[in-house]
Formats: sequence, structure tokens, C-alpha cells
Amino acid sequence: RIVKPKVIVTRRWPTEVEDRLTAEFDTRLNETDQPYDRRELRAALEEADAVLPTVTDKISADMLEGGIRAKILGNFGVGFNHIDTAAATKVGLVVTNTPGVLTDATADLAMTLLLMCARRAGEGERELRAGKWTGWRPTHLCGSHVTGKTVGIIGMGRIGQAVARRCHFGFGMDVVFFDSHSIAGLDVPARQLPSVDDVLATADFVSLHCPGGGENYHLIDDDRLACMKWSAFLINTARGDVVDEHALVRALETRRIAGAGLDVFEGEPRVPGRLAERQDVVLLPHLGSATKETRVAMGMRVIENLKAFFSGRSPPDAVC
Ligand code: 8YV
Repeated sequence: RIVKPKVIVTRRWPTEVEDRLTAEFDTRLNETDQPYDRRELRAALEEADAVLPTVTDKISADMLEGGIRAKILGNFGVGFNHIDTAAATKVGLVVTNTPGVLTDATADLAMTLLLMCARRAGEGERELRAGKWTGWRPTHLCGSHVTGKTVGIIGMGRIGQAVARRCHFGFGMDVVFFDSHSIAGLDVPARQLPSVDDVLATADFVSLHCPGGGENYHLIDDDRLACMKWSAFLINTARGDVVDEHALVRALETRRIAGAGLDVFEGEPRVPGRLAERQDVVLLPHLGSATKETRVAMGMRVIENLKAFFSGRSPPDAVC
């Protein structure tokens, strides 16, 4: 009899993915969908051959010390800054992510935020629902034009490029970007600028697509916000900690920038009250990859990685 690897899934996943996991592995699902606390996460690492975490599972170095059974973490998501990969490598733990399958959904959500900011869609909807719409008038809720404006992309990976294509081919925008690597062979006209500050100073819409944590922690701080045009908007579908939220509140309160569209927050699900009370921000609850199709594709991608690993092949999406 072949003994199936033991797999622990920390949250509820789409049914078809859970069914496939259950068929392929000795799988323990989390029926409650409540995030595991530190003790439960540690227990999972001690009990299973594979643990499948999400962005709500912080896996720190101390959690991996002192002997664990897990050999692989199949992360449900492309971003993995909630996992200490250096510590994982030290204990021989492989970590995989889900690149590619969530590119379009996340780029679409960045465009949603960009357009909602530009066209004051959140403000308008709140006004209408509150019964405060008094009727059409020529100067009512006029926003910013998008066509002909410049989008500045920080981090020109898969998602950054997908946003660039949408902005350029879909909305007639110019594209500038910063990336710490030199990016060649783009399929969209876009100008790489030498620094983040150059992009901030040039763009009418700044969209963040770099990883969180590490060197990008509070990349957008008071000084960086001061580089932006007063008429510009900041869009963040990357990670909350890339932006110093207190600096952002200051920039909005002093009209240093025109507005912001945020899908991610440093202490999510907590959102600073001074942000939530503002009309010039659009706030979404981390919906970047949240389409049914994408969430299924993400789960299936995790399974592909597990199958490769447990059959002795190298998983296609190993990040360490
Ligand atoms: C996920 C994400 O919703 O992939 C990412 O990095 O932020 C989102 O797609 C989240 O990470 C789920 O773990």
C-alpha cells in the first residue's frame, strides 16, 4: 500500500481544489476557515509533510526551529513575504508560490482602483446610496481624465507588465517604470527610469507591483510621497508594508497628492481610521486575485508543485 503524503490546508479553498487535494493526498482541511494561531501552525508543521499556507499565516524563523516534519510549504499566492524563506532554507524546507495564474486578475484590480480613483466612483456610489444625489449637474463629481496621462509602475514583473498593457493599449496612457533589474523585450511601449523618485515625479498614477518586506518596506514614505505630483494618485495592490500608511495619511491630509486606491494594508484586516474616513481614497479588502477562476487556478498550481515534489521532481515554482 502506498502511503500518501500528509497535507494540511490552513484555510478553506475552492471546493474543486479541496476535492482534488483530498483525492491525491492524505489531506486535512480547515472546515472552520478561521486562521490558525501560532500554536496551531507550529503543530501543523510538526504533523504534516506539506503545509499549505496563505497570506494570513505568518511563518517566522522560530516556528521552524527544533525539528518539524514538513518538507514543503505550498503557498497559496505569488507573494510570500509572510514566510521567512532564509529560515526555511536553513531547515531544508522547500517553499513554492503560484506565479502567472493570478496576473490578469490582479492587474484588473489595479485598473479598478485606478479608474475608481480617477472617476471618483467610490465617492459617487456612497453619495447615491446615502440618498444625497440631487441630480445631474455639469460640475458634479468631475474626476481626472485617464487617456493621455502617464502611469508609473514600480516593479515591472508579470503583474506590472499586465498593468502596463492595460494602461497603454486599453486606455491610451504613457508608461514609465522602475525596476531594480533592467527589463528588456517588453511587449508594450514603456520607458524604464533610473530611480523610484523619477517615476514618482513623472507619473499621474503610480501603481505598486513590487514584493513586500525586505528592501521594499516603507518604500513609499514621506520623502517619496513628496516627489509625487500634487494631482497624482497612488495605487497599491502589492503589499501593505510597501507604503508607510501614516505618511500616506499626512500626504492626503495636506493635499500633497490627490488620492489613493488601496487593496492591501500593513496590519490587515485593520485599516487606519484616518484613511477610512477620507473621501479621496478607495479601499478594498485584499481582492487582487479574488476571481473564482483565479482562486481555482492558484489551488491547482499548488497541487502541481506538491505532486512534483512528492514524486522526486523539482517543483516548478520553488522560491527557495
Ligand atoms: C492572495 C496575494 O489572495 O498572491 C498574492 O500574493 O496577495 C493574493 O493573490 C493571497 O496571497 C492569498 O494567500
